[in-house]
Amino acid sequence: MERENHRLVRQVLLVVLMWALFMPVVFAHGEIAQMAGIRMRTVHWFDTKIEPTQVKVNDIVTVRGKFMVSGHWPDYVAKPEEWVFLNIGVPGPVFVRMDATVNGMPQYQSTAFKRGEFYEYEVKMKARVPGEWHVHPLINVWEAGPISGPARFVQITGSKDDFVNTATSPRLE
Ligand SMILES: [Cu+2]
Repeated sequence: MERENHRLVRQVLLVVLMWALFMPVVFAHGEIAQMAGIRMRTVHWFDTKIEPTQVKVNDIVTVRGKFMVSGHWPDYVAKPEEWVFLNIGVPGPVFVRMDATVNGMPQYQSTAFKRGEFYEYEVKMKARVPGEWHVHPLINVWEAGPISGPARFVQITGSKDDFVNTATSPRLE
């Protein structure tokens, strides 16, 4: 029990330290609100690049980076080999998702990520609604919820009325 307490104190100190170190990057919400076990033992995000951070309506913002799926995934969290979906965490439909790849393969649908493996991803989005939005890569895990990565604020200027979506989808007949 006492050992567990020490572990908890250490984890809390680590979180406080990380908070202080990454303050300018993750100054917001979401990632910090997650349980320590989810944040530290599920998906390890790195080399995250969200750019450009100043765009106009209709410009493309690319979110790319790498993640490792932890080999120490907690038993109480649904497994990433079931149903997962690489997504982008933004406050509402302020972007339109144009393209997404994982390890160079198209990723439009749910997939499976294996524990202990590294993945490289890229998501392209078209700016839709003016404002300053906190943009995270995230992975939705079926029955576990979203696991978010580091974020950047992206500022979209211009008018929402100028937004055009030229994407078409095949008709299902
Ligand atoms: Cu955020």
